[in-house]
Amino acid sequence: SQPLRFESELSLKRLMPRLDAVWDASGADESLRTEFNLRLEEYWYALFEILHELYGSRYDFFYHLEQILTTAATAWINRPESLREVDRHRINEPDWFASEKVVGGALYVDLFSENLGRLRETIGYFKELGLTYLHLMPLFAVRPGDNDGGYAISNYRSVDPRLGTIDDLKLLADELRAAGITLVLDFVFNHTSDDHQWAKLAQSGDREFQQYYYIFPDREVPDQYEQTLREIFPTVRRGNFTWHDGMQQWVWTTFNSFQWDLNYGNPAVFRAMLEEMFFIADTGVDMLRLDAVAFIWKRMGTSCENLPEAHRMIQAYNLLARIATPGLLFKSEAIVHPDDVVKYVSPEECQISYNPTLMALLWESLATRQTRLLTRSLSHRHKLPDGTAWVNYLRCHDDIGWTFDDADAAAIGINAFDHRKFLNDFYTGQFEGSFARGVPFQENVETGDMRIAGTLASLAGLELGIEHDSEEEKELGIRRMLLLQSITLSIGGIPLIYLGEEWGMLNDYEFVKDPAKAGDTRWVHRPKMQWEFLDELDDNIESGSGSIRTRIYRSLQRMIAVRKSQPAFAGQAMKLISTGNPHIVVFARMNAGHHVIVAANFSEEIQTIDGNYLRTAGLGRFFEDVLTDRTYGTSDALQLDPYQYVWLRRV
Ligand code: OTU
Repeated sequence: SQPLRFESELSLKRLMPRLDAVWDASGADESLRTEFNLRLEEYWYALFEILHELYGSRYDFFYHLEQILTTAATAWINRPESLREVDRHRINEPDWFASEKVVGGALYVDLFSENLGRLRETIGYFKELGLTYLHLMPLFAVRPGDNDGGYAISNYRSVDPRLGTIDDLKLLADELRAAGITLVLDFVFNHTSDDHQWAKLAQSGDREFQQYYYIFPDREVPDQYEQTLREIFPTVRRGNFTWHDGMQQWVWTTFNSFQWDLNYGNPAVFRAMLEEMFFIADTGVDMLRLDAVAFIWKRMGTSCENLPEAHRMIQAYNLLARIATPGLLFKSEAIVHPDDVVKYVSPEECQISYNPTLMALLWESLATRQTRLLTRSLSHRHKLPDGTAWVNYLRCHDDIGWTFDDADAAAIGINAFDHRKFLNDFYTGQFEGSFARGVPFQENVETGDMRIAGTLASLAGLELGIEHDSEEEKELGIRRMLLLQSITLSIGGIPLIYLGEEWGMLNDYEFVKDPAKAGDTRWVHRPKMQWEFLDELDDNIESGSGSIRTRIYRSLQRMIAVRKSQPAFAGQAMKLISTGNPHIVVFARMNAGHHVIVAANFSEEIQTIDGNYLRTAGLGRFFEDVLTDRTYGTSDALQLDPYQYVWLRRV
């Protein structure tokens, strides 16, 4: 609006002398100031509009505005020149991550390689596998005892001493960059640990820091909020608030009781976390995974999830990144209803996002041997705005929740409530004939809700096959794993491998022996890397002497290499091809004149596709499977073996 534009210009005019003072005191190069000011001018109005909307009614708004701007200028001044170079490059190539060459992996530093120093020595391993993007699970200082796998951070500016130091992290980031691998770290900004400095000050009675969190003297307000809140970790504690004995007050804790939700209604929190964000970015991070984005804003009478203000806040952080750390990207971690997931995805908010619906529906298709719900959902949910990408994954460090849309299910005659119950039964192995060995996570006896923990291999049937010592079941398990990988590697977006998958690692039930882990079944799918697996790699697969693990590793490695050789796999464009067969999924990928058709059989029966479908889909008379180099003709029906997948290209 016109008046707001005037206010914004006037505010900037008033703020400029203060910013200039920051520049003058820094002794930084004039050219840096020019670059910064150009970006500031470009994004200032959009930023002002949001901050005004969120915090404009505060008596001290202008003070916070000034703090936020000087924080941004200081970040650019202190940014290492090597990262500024990356920034300049990415300003000119903002959608670099859409390339078919981008393939991600995620790991826990301690479980994969003990510490950051040792991790540096495994860069060669990532390159061998074909990874170009590495997400390290949270590695900052944490509270003693249970720390939710690093998600209870007590200091964003120091690394957990068991893993190394900030300098180790910077060194790793440099070497990864030199190896062509981008670094992804979490920005855990919904909550801090209960022993973070701010929380400790709050506990000591400091009013300023009590306002960093949601703290209440009695149940009155918490009870009002509770009426419309979900419970995310119901087996940890009922409700969303935790009584703090020392303070004699209630604290908002959406997740574990030791994770205190930050109060972003307070602009001091917005600014303080901005500083932490820039600090993390400057260690050499390319993308920040925004943890638990759905929960960052609360309003009485709502679910306090996915509120418009949560989006506005992320947009403000995005604008500040454009101004001060322009190479930095955001990845959304919103594991919520599919309609809500996409709302976080745009160049102005999060450029990339986990694709939890695809993840859940791939598992759904595997259980039902039917691709109807998957294709129904893909038909209207795969498309994203230009300049953004899905992150397609099968497993991560978290549980699987059945986040599909009830209406999508109803449209094909599926009752969503019953279906989720079936899927939970199936993946916990309760359902007769199930091949899965999953473990319940956060079962809520009141609502019947449950999520599933388990590794890719254990959920896909390999564990059961090994237990039964059945070659046939093992074979099917391996095929199921590779089938799922063939989709995430080809459907459009960044494939993300949760390391361990490449070896078909099984559930690790030992976690119950560690009191800090025993209460959280997600540890079942967080096994320790076993480097001795690599010794088997020289075994010959063809001769039959290769181990199961070698076969899984080599197959995935090859699939990654082939993906990276196919320009058709860049970008998001994907067209479903309907064949009338409910057990298979077929889709075309196209980009810049390149064309690949993917077909996958989700059943253990042979399925056929009439050649006409493939011919009219653009394969012409003869085509090849780029994975096996086998050639076919469209005059015949294409036969797909149990769980077979093909990536077809015209010859
Ligand atoms: C995230 O997940 C992390 O991925 C988890 O590992 C953490 O425990 C949690 O936040 C707290 O930091 O509830 O079961 O999107 O599904 O944000 C996983 C909603 C979680 C949640 C998600 C959260």
